[in-house]
Amino acid sequence: MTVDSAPLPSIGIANLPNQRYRIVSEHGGSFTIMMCGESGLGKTTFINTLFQTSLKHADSHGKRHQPVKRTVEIDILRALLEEKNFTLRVNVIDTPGFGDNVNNNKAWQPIVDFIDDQHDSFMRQEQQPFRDVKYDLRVHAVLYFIRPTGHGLKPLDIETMKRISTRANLIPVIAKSDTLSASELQSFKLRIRQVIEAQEIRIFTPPLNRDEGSVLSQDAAAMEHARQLIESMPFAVIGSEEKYDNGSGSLVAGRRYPWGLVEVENDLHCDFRKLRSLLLRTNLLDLILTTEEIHYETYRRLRLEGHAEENDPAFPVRAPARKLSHNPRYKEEENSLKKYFTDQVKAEEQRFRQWEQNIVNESIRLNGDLEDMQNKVKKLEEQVRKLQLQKR
Ligand SMILES: Nc1nc2c(ncn2[C@@H]2O[C@H](COP(=O)(O)OP(=O)(O)O)[C@@H](O)[C@H]2O)c(=O)[nH]1
Ligand SMILES: [Mg+2]
Repeated sequence: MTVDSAPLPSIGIANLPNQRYRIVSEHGGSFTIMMCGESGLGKTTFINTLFQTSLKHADSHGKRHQPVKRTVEIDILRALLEEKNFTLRVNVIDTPGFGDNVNNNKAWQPIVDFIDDQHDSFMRQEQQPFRDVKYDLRVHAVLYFIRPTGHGLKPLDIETMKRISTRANLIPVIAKSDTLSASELQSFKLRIRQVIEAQEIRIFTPPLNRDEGSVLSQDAAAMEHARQLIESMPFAVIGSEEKYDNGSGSLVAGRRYPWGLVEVENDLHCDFRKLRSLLLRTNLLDLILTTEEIHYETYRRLRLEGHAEENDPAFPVRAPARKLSHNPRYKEEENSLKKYFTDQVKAEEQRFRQWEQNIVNESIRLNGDLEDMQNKVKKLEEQVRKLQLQKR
């Protein structure tokens, strides 16, 4: 993949500390992103843009990939992300988009069903005797494309985002942000953030506290980077499959207007690079782990508790407050394991003491017996001597 030219701390997958690196490889090294939002907002174009800058098609053998066709139904694309010696399988779920129908009631259903179905399929495979998971398309990140109206969010956006956010990591983005002026964009972002907060929609935010696994010297830089990502949310994106001369001799992806060129990979023009970094570099692992530990676990628990119906009021539920490194459930499990081992050791010690005591008791008893025997022998010897004396 192309490496961002800005001085980013080396926090790509290949630089993960061993322990975390292993987690990614053990998870099968597969990452799934889903595109979602009304049709015509540039979802398919965005994928093609991301592919050209970051991904190598799984079957292209270095050839430039074929642009993705306009979507008619849910479309699954596979690609390989390569960094140093590390290869990650990337799946992109492109959805046709909704909002086209006169009646948009429950337009989110196919999206939500897809996410649930992947959790369900994974759960079933895990329940097999050999727990051999062959097919894992659990969605690690959902990019929700918001129409760049400059006004606010539609009720359909709010309803859909709410439902996605209880099931997967939701990342709202402002589509076609080149159609808004810089100041329009800023106030639009602010308005969306307010609605998201007021409606209590849970969006994915990069954790600010890196856990013990990260290399200390990179902490400050990584934290600053995370802070910048959070500040820019919802990310303003621009997609383009065309390249233009940027005026200094290089061909860059962008959109040309009579008044000038808008560049996809220019931080002054949009947040494309920030989003790419979050998705494929800095927060890739956070996305994978939260999907596993929060979203999948929540799904599994609800299913096991018998919340089978989509309309069950308990389903979906809001994910518990999350801190990746201090996941309460993880902590709980760790504590109960510790307690289990302590109890085991205690019980074992107790058993040993008892055994020791038994031996002591036994030896006392044996010694007592021995004494009795010796006394008896003495008595018998006495009797023998007396009898012998009488015989004489
Ligand atoms: N202005 C602008 N147009 C875009 C952008 N991304 C895509 N488009 C155009 O929007 C139209 C719909 O794009 P498409 O990717 O098919 O949208 P989808 O239905 O969400 O997959 C196409 O004509 C694209 O060229 C963008 O960032 N800015
Ligand atoms: Mg499309």
